[in-house]
Amino acid sequence: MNWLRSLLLPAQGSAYASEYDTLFLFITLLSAFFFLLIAATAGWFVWRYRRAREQAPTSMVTQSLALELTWTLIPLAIVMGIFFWSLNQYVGASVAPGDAMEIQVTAKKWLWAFEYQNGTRTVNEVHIPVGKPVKFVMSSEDVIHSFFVPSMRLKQDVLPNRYTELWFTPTTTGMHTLLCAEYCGRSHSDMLGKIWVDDDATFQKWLEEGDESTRTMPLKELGKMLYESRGCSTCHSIDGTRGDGPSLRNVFAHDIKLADGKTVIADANYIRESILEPQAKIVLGYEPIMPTFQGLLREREILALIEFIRSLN
Ligand code: HEC
Ligand SMILES: [Cu+2]
Repeated sequence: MNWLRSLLLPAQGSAYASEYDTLFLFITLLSAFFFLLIAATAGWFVWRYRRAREQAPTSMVTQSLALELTWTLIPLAIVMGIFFWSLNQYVGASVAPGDAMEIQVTAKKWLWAFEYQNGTRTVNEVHIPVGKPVKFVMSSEDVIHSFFVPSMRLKQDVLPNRYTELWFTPTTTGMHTLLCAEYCGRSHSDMLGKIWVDDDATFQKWLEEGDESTRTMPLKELGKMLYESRGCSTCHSIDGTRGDGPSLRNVFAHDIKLADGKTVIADANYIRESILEPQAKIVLGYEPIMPTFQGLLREREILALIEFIRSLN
């Protein structure tokens, strides 16, 4: 059965996965069994009761209580069995244990923002310790998104004006892909995130100091990495083509025409303000849709983005 599981389903990253997979495969195989049974029976009837040369009179059968009971009670028993089996899993997945580590998740077009209880914030990337229950408390700033991690067997809608929850226990270290599974606009399919499951020591170190890369990488490289991982690339190109936002090529030190008729020079302060307070100055010809990155970037990361944008001239 394991070969079939690995053929049909992604790797198992959470404690739910094996229970879930067993139920999923049971339903799939059961459906396949009944499909073949019904198709074969139908085929056999077509042949058995085909038109005869001499039309024999049909016998007067009006009903069979035994037959009707059989085809009612057996399926009833099967579906009730599946119902209680999955109810049991659903209830287990609904109520998080009290000691679960809580992380706030905010979805917005088109990124995932995370906030830890100690105030650490990240975008499109979240680190969690292996073997401990984690709870995500999620809401959306705009439309409906859906938090989907196939390898953890997790999926939960993320709604504006309401909190939804999700909890699980990761079982092995490694990286898992987070997707948005509710169409939310043009860059919906770029709304990707990474869930890193770390061993305890690595996780604690990360929580305190940030990634190795954030501390040591050269600014320009770090900026390029952030440009991709923090979702800037969903709205801003670096080759001059227009997206939902202006291309970042030839912005630094150039004159920028604003929607209110003024012109500013794009120095480091302007870039910084554009990232932290995007609504303060709106570029002419664009909608004010850029989300603020206030609190989502470390000081060195903002510097790195400025350095990266400067390098695009
Ligand atoms: C949802 C789309 C979106 C995302 C994501 C986004 N931006 Fe923007 N950005 C815009 C839009 C639209 C504008 C132009 C309107 C305005 O000034 O707010 C803009 C303006 C800017 C400007 C000013 C550009 C100019 O020509 O004057 C900079 C710099 C900038 N963004 C940097 C970033 C960086 C860095 C990131 C990632 C950390 C980012 N943006 C993420 C949409 C986005
Ligand atoms: Cu989405």
